[in-house]
Amino acid sequence: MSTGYRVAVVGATGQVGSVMLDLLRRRGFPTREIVPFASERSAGRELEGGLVVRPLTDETIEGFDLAIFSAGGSTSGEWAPRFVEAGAVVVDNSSRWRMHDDVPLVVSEVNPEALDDHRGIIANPNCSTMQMVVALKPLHDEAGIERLVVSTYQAVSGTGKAAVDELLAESRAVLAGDEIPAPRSYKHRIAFNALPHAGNFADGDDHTDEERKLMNETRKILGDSAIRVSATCVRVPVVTGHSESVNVETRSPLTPERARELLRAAPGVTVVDDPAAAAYPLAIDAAGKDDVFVGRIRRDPSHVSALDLWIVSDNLRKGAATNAVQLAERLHERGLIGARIA
Ligand code: NAP
Ligand code: 3JN
Repeated sequence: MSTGYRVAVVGATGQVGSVMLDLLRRRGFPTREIVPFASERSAGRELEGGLVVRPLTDETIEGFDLAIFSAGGSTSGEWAPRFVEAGAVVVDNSSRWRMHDDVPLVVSEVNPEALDDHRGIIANPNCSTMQMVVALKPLHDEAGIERLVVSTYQAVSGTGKAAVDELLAESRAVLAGDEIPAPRSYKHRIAFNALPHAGNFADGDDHTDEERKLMNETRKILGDSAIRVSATCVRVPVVTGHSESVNVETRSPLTPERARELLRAAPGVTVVDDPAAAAYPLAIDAAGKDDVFVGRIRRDPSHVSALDLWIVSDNLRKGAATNAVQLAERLHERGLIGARIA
């Protein structure tokens, strides 16, 4: 009999799902079968490697050890508990379960111990939060984070494939002097523009849901509800790679030199910080890589105990698929697949 887990990838035809399929194979996660799921529209479609997409039904979800979801919040809301009921452990990429008290919200390098308390569903954080906390964890452990002021510069792939196509179509039209197609993914044209509106405004809230995710998820992952967070999430005409300017106020003093040393030793972090040589993290360099890149590490001259950082990562990889697969690896190492708390 072949060994390894039977793994469902829900949302396998999407941007994140296709990276997950690739990473599961390339990272050698022990599987005996990988089954791709997507909407009814894609059922029967053959993917690379000959895998055939299945629809979600009570019958097709039987017999899995692990299910990794990236098919949006409503699909996760409906089907993640059903997979758990059918015996699988679920790693969910959507926001649907992230803030539930019973659901660990986990970043592989930051709080893997939270996996031990899982009750079937484990949540993968939002991409903007993910890359930020990987870089902040060693600084928080050393000096305690008091307050963060964050501005994001988010790639359009975070909105989905249609937004990528829209950026390219608008850019072509602008350069050719043609009529620019009406915006669909955003309220305004994204080509040659910057929109202070990443995510959506809920009724009565002057922050977007993306900004709220950054605030709430950061506190949950770092396990410190006292951390104050101010966030402005901006969409920019970049295809892949979210960039963030982060002002970090610490509870005890932390020099840029010590921060650089801590970050160089931190798992999943690459420091690129030689401004005199124009070396700092760039979205185009981070695209296709798994690490979080940190640079422009410097003292905030306006504050006695604050640093400024520039943090960049591939939003579809560490921001989504890579962390999900790393969580599967951590679950496997800890013997937590098929052994959840009743
Ligand atoms: P995408 O390219 O649009 O892919 C969506 C996937 O979900 C497709 O496989 C689609 O299947 C499937 N799907 C849609 N409706 C479904 C349904 N009713 N039942 C089953 N499958 C369904 O989107 P994406 O960019 O990969 O993002 C997918 C989700 O991942 C997002 O909605 C979000 O929740 C999450 N995400 C998280 C992060 C993060 O910050 N961690 C980043 C990006 C995305 P079809 O091809 O058949 O339509
Ligand atoms: O906008 C971005 O750059 C990241 C978007 C993430 C996203 C997009 C649609 C739905 C999410 C998420 O993971 O928070 C969701 C969601 O599941 O709510």
